[in-house]
Amino acid sequence: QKSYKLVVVGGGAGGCATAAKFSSKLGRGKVAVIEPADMHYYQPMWTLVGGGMKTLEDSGRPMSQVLPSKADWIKQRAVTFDPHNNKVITEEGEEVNYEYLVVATGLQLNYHQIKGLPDAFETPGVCSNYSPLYVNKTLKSLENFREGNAIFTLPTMPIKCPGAPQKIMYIADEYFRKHGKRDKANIMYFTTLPVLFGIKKYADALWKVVKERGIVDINLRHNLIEVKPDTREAVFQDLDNPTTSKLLSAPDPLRECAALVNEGGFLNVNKHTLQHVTFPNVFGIGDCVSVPTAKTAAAVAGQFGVMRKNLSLVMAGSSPKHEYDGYTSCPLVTGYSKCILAEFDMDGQPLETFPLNQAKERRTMFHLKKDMMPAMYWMGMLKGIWNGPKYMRKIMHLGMK
Ligand code: FAD
Ligand code: UQ1
Repeated sequence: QKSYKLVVVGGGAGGCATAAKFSSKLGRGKVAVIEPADMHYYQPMWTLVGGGMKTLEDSGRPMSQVLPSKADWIKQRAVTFDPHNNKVITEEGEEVNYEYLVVATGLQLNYHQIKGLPDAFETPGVCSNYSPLYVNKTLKSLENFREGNAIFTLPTMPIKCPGAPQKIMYIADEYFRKHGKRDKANIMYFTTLPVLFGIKKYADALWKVVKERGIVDINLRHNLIEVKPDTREAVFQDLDNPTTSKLLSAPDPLRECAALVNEGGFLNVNKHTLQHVTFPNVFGIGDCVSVPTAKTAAAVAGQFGVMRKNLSLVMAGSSPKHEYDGYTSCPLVTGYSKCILAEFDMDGQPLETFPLNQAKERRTMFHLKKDMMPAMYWMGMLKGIWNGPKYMRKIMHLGMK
């Protein structure tokens, strides 16, 4: 049996930031991170990996290098959460006791929810930007494409980075143009959503983009249910007959702990304070929490600024007083040099950092996404010193409405 002041489950974006901050504050031996993976991936780069602008290697670092040295790394999967007894049990049956717990497990990919997957990933032309196992196949598929339908899909919500499925579509459009085969491609988009993007300001801008690029085959409220590699067919369901399958969900060990999750299977936290609704010594951050905002690394940064302060208050015997506004951002890459930087809050209102119209496609925003964000992630976010652009926004908007 091991005991820690703070146990963090998951060493991704949110878990790593949390462990860095609190191991530095509390000192050696006080914080443990339960995380089974050898590699830590900066997943926002996978859109660019799919388009050949970065490599998978660029997006990953060994977990041993990113987890803080002052925290103990328990390199195992957490399999049982026991919040009534303040412990987490690992796959090797180790019991890890905590005074405080931060759950940061991210999401689990349930490709098997689509008939024919994941096996069809082993066949030509089927790829996904959402997994390090398949993201390298995207560029290969673009290279090998000769003619016919190029199909892009967005599954049932929630997913992380809901803009990602169409970003790669715009990249593919430009790739096909550059390689003289755009006229051979029928680009098709199938989304389960009733809109092109959840926030009207950016959806309007994206409708212009698809029109300009000649992407006419946009199918709303359609869900991919089967891939048939033998005949190279994709089967869709019209969502007016709803389905319950979820391509992405919280990881099973968390979903199975009824005391911790809401009806959707996400860690049930107060959406403003990020404290668990029934266990005051449990907090959550990132994709696995119930907060109703788009799941992104940018949201994790905003949540981190709030969660770390509230957890410190609770550790000091006080109660949470800082509130997360739902800030999230989706850099909508629309090709090899342009990006619409969507930023919005929990109510779906734009919450933009820069004092200019961010719904416009811009080269500067593309460079922010491709060349600046990775460094900000590795050197700021994972060290626990990036709390999102809130103060930057306030300074940029000084004297403005
Ligand atoms: P993760 O970073 O996913 O980390 C979760 C960690 O928990 C993992 O290391 C995992 O191994 C571990 N874990 C899981 N289960 C267990 C268990 N049982 N026990 C112990 N550990 C466990 N965000 C943006 O802000 N901008 C973007 O442009 C953007 N683009 C994206 C494009 C793609 C293709 C993808 C896939 C994501 C994108 N995102 C983007 C989203 C962003 O990557 C995630 O929102 C972010 O990584 C979430 O952080 P997290 O800490 O919640 O989870
Ligand atoms: C951000 O904070 C963040 O998390 C580290 C991202 O993930 C990669 C982003 O894509 C964006 C856009 C932000 C927000 C940062 C600024 C400067 C607007």
